[in-house]
Amino acid sequence: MRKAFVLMEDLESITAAALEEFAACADPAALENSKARYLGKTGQLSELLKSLGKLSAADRPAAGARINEAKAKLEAALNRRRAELADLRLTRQLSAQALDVTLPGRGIGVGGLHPITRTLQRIETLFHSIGFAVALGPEIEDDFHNFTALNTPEDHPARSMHDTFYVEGGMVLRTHTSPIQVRYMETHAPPIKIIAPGRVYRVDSDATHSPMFHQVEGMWIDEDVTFADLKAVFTEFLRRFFERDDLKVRFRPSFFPFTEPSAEIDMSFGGGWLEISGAGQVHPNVLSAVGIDPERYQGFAFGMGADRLAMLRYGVDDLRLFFENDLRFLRQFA
Ligand code: 2NL
Repeated sequence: MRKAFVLMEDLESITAAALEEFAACADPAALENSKARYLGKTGQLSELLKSLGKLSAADRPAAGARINEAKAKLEAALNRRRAELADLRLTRQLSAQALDVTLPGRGIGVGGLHPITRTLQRIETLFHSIGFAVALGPEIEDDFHNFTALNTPEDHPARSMHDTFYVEGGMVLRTHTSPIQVRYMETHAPPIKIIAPGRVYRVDSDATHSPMFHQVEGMWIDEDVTFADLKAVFTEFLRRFFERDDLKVRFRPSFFPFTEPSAEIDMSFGGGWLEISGAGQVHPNVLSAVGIDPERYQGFAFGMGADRLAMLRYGVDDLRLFFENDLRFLRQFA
C-alpha cells in the first residue's frame, strides 16, 4: 500500500515543475509540448491519477480531488501562458511593421516650367505688349501650307526627304511655323499682327541641332508696314528680351523664297556678332497665295529659333540638355 503523503509530495513537485516550465516556454509550440508532458494521456499528472489505485480506499477520494484541483490549476496556467504568447507574438509583429507616423510625408514635388516653355512665354508676353496676337497650328502639315504657299519651288532642297520628315498621305512634320501664319492669313484680313510659336521638325541631329526644335515666327501686315518697322520692332524686342538697352542689332542682306528683300538679323554679343533670326518683307507671291492683294498690303515677317534664345538667356552651352529631361538640369530653372 502506498502512502498518501508520498503521492501528495509528488503532486506538489509536479505542479511546481509544470508551472515553472509553462512560464519558461517562449513560443506556442514549446508550450504545447510541455502541456503533453504534464497533462497529456501519458503525462505526469495522468500517471499520478493512475497510481490512485495504490492508495487505501480511505485516502483515495481526497487524493483524487487534490489531483483534479492541481489539473485545473495547470490548465488555467496553460491558458494564461497561451494568451500571453499570442499577445507577445502580436506585439512583436506590430513593432516590426511599425510606421513612424511622426515622419514628414514624402510630398508631391511642386514642378516647374521647362526653360524653353519659359522662354516662349517671355517672347509671347513681350510681343503681346506691342500688339501682336499669338497664333497656333497643327504640327503635321500639308505640302501647300508648309512649302507651296511660301513661294518654295517644287525642286527646292528643303522639300527633299533628306531635310524633311514625310508622314502618311504626303503630309510633313512642319519644318517651320510659317504654315501657322499662312493659315492665319487665309482666314483673317489685314491688319495682321501675330507671332507663331511652336515645335518644328527637320532631319538634323548633332550637338547644336535637334530633329525637333522650337521656332517663333511673326508677321505684321497692313497697308504701310515697312522694313523700317521690322528694324524698330525687332531691335526693341531683343533689347527687352535680354534686358540690355545698349544691345546693338544689325541687318545683313540674305535670301529666303518667302521674303523680298530678306535679311539675317545679328545682335552684339561678347565683342562680336551673333546671328539670331531671319526676316524680310513678305514676298508678293506669298500674299497672293493666301488671297491678300499685294498691291494694297505689305509687311514684314521673321523667324527665329527659340531654343537658341533659351540657351543664350540661361547660359546653356549644349542644346541637347533641353531634351534629355534630366531633373538635375531642369530643376535649376524652376
Ligand atoms: C530663319 C528664317 C524666316 C520667315 C521666316 C515668313 C512666313 C511667312 C511669310 C514670309 Cl507666312 N516669311 N517667315 C521670313 C523670313 C525668315 O526665318 O532662318 N529662321 C530661323
